[in-house]
Amino acid sequence: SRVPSPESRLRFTGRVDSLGAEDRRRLTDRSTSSDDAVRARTAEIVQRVRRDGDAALVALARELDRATLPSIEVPREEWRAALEGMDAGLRRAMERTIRNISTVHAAFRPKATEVEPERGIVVGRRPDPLKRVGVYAPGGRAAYPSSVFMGVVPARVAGVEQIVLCSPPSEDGLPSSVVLAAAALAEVDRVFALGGAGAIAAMAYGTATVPRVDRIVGPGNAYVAEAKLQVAGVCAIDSPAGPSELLVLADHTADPALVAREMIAQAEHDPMTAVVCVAIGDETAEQVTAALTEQVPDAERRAIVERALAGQGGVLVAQTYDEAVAFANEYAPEHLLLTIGEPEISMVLARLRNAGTVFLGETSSVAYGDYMTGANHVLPTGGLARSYSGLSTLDFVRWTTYQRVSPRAADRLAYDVGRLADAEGLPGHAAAARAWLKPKHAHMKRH
Ligand code: HSO
Ligand code: ZN
Repeated sequence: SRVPSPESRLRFTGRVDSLGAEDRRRLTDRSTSSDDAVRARTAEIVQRVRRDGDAALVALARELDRATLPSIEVPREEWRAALEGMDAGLRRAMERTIRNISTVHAAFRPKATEVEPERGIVVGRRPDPLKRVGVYAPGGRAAYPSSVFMGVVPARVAGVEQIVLCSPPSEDGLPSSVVLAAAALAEVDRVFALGGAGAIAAMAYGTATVPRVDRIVGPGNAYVAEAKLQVAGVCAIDSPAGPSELLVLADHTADPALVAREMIAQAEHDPMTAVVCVAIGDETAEQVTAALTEQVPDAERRAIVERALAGQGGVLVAQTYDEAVAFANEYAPEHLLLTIGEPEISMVLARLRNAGTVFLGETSSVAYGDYMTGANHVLPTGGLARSYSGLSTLDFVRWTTYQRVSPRAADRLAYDVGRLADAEGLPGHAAAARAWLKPKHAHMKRH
């Protein structure tokens, strides 16, 4: 029916400046932390994999995925078959995505730098690719090949030697065929039919079959997210990612139907998705709300969209661009869409500090960024856009710094370094430093 059900009501409405304390907290404090049950269950699984290795993985697949694994590793022929079975048009679209992600991430590759803080002292920093990286790809309804590309391609571009992929098996013991096809297209090195916390533990600690990796990236359910936090002491992880988020800033130039369409698009991900529009002016807010009321009943994933809107959805009113920008920085969304006039776009972009990625103008649909522009769609959520950045080649390198001090510079450093070492009560350091002090004639000035 076209009548919105009671659940489709927006959770947040009204003016930004008159939000109650509780609403403001619910809006901006979206961080998700695991409950005790998830934490304990995850710890158990991680321990089991650490202790029993492959045997634990096979048992977990049976218990949690109801899958009998023919083998933990998925042979290459299986991924090839999945790729060959894929529609040619879809394959071309995937190849185009891979190309664009490669181009964008290659351009953003970290660069080596050398600097000379004083004459004769050279300090350099060089990005070194991680040797082995693990990418997790969820199964079931969230088996997104696009997310496989977002993890694998930047790792490849950064120069990672070996990229392994874990994705949960269905009952036949194989991960979803789109994920396998994506793995083949993106030129992953090895694929394992492993899901959940067990997959994360296997990649972090290594088993007889699964190699231990240097960093684990990729989205997953609550157990995957919790497992990554639990193994963070032995292997690097990406920033924790929760449900998708979209904040739209819309002014009188915005097409309300477009704003509603963009909000519904992200809301269809998950009932926990947060989609909010901050309209500049009451009239725009009314129009966007009306467009949502009109479009939501026709949404194919209506039930999910309605729950998202009722949970973390809103249309709010700001009186000025300043107020809207301040709210965006406080909200710290994963995606920010600017459907505002041209001069304001540049002004707002310059003043934004806390957004995962920003879409500039109404033709820049968030869906384009999700799939094709080449920007990464693995982005901080839950307000973590205040502290983290989206996935990039930076996540797949570590820096080595090096320093060289010339003999003349050593002579010039010796005195002051000796003083600092003395002050710290470290005579060995002082002696090492002063060893390069050239004996000077009393009449010679130190230089
Ligand atoms: N918007 C999601 C990414 C995605 N969308 C995958 C479609 N497929 C989170 O950034
Ligand atoms: Zn999306």
